[in-house]
This record gives sequence, C-alpha cells and structure tokens, in this order.
Amino acid sequence: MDRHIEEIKKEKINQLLKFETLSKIFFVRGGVLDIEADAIVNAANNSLLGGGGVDGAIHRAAGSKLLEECRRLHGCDTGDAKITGAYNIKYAKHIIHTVGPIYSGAKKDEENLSSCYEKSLDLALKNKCKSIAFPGISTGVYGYPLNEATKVSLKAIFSWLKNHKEAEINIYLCCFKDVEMEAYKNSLKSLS
Ligand code: AR6
Repeated sequence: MDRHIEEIKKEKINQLLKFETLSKIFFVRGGVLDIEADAIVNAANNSLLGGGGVDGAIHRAAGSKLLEECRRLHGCDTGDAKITGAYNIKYAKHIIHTVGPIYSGAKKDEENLSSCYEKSLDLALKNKCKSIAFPGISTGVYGYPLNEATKVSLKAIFSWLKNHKEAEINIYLCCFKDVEMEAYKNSLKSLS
C-alpha cells in the first residue's frame, strides 16, 4: 500500500485556529493499521464486540484478548469513546473505540460525529498519547457522506485544539480510499 503522508501546513492551521498550536495534522493515504501511532481509533458499534470494516480489521490484528477486554466495557453510546490495550498491534499502545452515528441526515448526526473525534482526543490526551490515527468514522458502512463527514471531523478537531492549547499531539487522518483524501482536501479548502 502506498503510505503517502501529507502534513497540513502549520501556517494554515494557525491561521484557522488564530493561535500557534503545538499539534500537527496529517492526511495519510492508508489505513489506521498502516500508521505507527500511540493510539489508533476504531470505528466501532454500540456493542464494542467487533464487526466488519476497520473494526473487523483491528480485532483481527489485535487478537482475541481485545475482544475479552471489550466484553468488560459493556458497550459504548453513539458519540462516546472507550479505550483498551492494543495487544498484538505492537506499535500502538492503545485502541480508542468510538461509535459514530448511522447517517440519517438529522442534525444529531453531526453532533455525534463531532463528539466521536472530541472524545477520542480527550482519551488520547488523558493517556499521554503523542500521536493518534483516525479512520473516517461513519463514512463506510454507516453511510455518512464523505464531503460532509470530512468537514465535520476537521471542524471538530480544530475546535478541540482551540480548547486544548496545551496539547501536543500528531493527528493522522487515515484515508483508506483515494476519495477520502480528496474529500479532506476539499473540506479543508472550504473551511479556510
Ligand atoms: N482497514 C482500514 N480502514 C478501513 C478498513 C480496513 N480494513 N475497512 C474500512 N476502512 P467502516 P463505519 C475505513 O465501515 O462507517 C463495522 O461493522 C473506511 O474506508 O469500517 O463507522 C462496525 O462494527 C472508512 O474510512 O466504519 C460498525 O457496525 C472507515 O474505515 C460499522 O462498521 C470507517 O468505515 C461502523 O461503520
């Protein structure tokens, strides 16, 4: 897989945030399992007991101990996030499981999707992670249109950075498909 990584220019982020953040944001052409990050984010479902897409890939890579730990968490609400160990995924310290909305077009979808990014970053900060890799939460099976989802996720990340000026974390936005990378770039342009 082509693991192309592009950093969003610092000036661009600072201009959007109106202050100098210590954090960096990258677009990655690849999946969350192709990136070395302290925390990788899983686009899970309310049961936290595994599924298809990136969830299935993460559980396969981490091994059965992950499922054992997930069983003890008793699920997760939509828009919330919970943290576990990363088990056989050696280069990661944690997996942050978040549950995106199943897209319906309601205003609540945007709130829940933003919350997934914010709660995941809260957990990463609390657990002293210096890097975090996100998949496009809800943009696969859960049907969130990419153009909207990338805008919501970028806005949520910028807003979180504004509220956490002390945070120093590398944020990798993983694009499993080329169209995701394009959507992020267009969304970034539209925010400027
Ligand atoms: N490796 C890395 N990234 C992937 C992979 C993979 N193998 N497969 C998909 N992606 P999705 P959702 C990317 O559908 O929409 C599961 O069954 C994909 O390109 O995995 O939040 C859960 O259990 C997209 O960017 O998650 C839930 O039931 C991102 O992962 C449901 O799907 C999310 O796509 C959650 O749906």
